[in-house]
Amino acid sequence: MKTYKPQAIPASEITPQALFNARRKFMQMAGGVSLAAIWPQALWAADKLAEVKKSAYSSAEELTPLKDVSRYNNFYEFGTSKDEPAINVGSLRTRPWTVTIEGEVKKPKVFDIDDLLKMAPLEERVYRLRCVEAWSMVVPWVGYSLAELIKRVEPTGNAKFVEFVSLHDPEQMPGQKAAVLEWPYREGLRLDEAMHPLTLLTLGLYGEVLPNQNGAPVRIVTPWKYGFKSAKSIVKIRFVEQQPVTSWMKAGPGEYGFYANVNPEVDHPRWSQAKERRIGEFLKRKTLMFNGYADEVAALYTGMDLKRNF
Ligand SMILES: Nc1nc2c(c(=O)[nH]1)N[C@H]1C(S)=C(S)[C@@H](COP(=O)(O)O)O[C@H]1N2
Ligand SMILES: [Mo]
Repeated sequence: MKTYKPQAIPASEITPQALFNARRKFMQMAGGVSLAAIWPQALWAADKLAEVKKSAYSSAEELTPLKDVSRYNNFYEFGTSKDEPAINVGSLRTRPWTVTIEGEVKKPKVFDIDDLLKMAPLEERVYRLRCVEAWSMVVPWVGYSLAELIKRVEPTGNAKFVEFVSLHDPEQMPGQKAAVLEWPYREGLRLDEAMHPLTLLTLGLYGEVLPNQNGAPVRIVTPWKYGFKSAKSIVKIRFVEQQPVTSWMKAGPGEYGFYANVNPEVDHPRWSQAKERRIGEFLKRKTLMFNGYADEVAALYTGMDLKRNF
């Protein structure tokens, strides 16, 4: 992973929210959905999500502005610098889209994305996202607990881990033409981590469907772990007996572990994890154990050596 370099957002740029509003107005004036096709994809978030209720799991911290959430991204399928995903995501087609559930489940199933949007009540969850590069954001995600999906497919007794697989299509994801990671992007969780109510099957942010650069149409968010655990644009969830080998473990086994819990006491071999820079702030803050979610998740790791299981 590239070392963190602060990158200013050029003041000349229009905020995405302004562009969304402009697009809406444009569509109202033009009076037709068909015209949406000629509006550059990267610049619009389509639908407002209806009936999103606020979740008690939300942090009360100040939100990171949408322009930062949608312009400062890690999504290597669209380039390795922070600004590239927002520029390049126009080639991602998020419809039709299915998520295949397979492996150790009694009810394997292929879910259509539009059914996933309706499967359980949508909640707004304001979570801190802490990247291993030592920056963080506060994002109002929209989705529901991944457990909602897991209970519907009924894992067998052999299911010990869950693997998430992102889309693999170099035509839509030009960054996959470079071998910066092994494609498709793969991540994983232990089954009890995946079942934890904080683990969010994420379909939107800021009240709208996910911008492509944030992992449309569906991603995972696991707020007590480093950001890279949160696989974007997922097409498959596999229930398995053995611990999956993730893309980042293959890229740097000594640097990126399977657990990847946010832990200020366990440094990355090349830099400290003790502090972080909240995007938009100048002074660094102290990183909190489990990214501040220790009360909720510490019990998952009772008796485990977190230095060894990094
Ligand atoms: N498929 C895929 N998922 C991914 C990544 C990626 O490169 N590809 N980057 C990860 C990293 S390192 C981080 S910090 C978060 C960033 O999410 P955001 O851009 O929505 O803030 O996405 C994660 N999920
Ligand atoms: Mo990250």
